[in-house]
Amino acid sequence: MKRVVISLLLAIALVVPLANAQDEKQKYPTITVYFSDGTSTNITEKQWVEIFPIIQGRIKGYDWSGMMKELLFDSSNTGLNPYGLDFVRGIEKHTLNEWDNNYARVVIEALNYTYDLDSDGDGYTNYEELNAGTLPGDASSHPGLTQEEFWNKYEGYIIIGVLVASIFVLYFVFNREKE
Ligand SMILES: [Ca+2]
Repeated sequence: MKRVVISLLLAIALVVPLANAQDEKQKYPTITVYFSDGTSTNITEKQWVEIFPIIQGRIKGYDWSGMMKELLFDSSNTGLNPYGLDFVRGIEKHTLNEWDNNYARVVIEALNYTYDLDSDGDGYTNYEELNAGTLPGDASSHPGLTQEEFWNKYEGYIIIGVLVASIFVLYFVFNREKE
């Protein structure tokens, strides 16, 4: 029995690094963008690496370098997360010609397009999240608690607090009537 467990552990220890090594092969997924004029292009890993510094150059509040994967892509690293989708939508408002002539400008305009949106619907604009260092494509990551979450989290304490306060008030009111 012991031998079986050890063999299993050894097998896992060998397979896990292999699986990770395969993930490392492709750092960023290739994304096809469809421009407004009906043309399209692929953004490959090599191009993503060139795009990231342009994005970072426009964000003053937080250093995203090294976190671009989490910023734009889904957890399986095969597609875009909600923020990445909006960013690519911003790119798609342009044409292949504009992309080929000056992709940096297209990237900046796509980034500007995402600012006022709330891609993950957590109540914070992408602009706020980009500068606060929380993930604009993940609703569970945001600067503070939304009002709804605040209420869900503290509802019990608030009700108990109001009850305790009411008991105190009643206690003093009754005591005063006795005197
Ligand atoms: Ca958000």
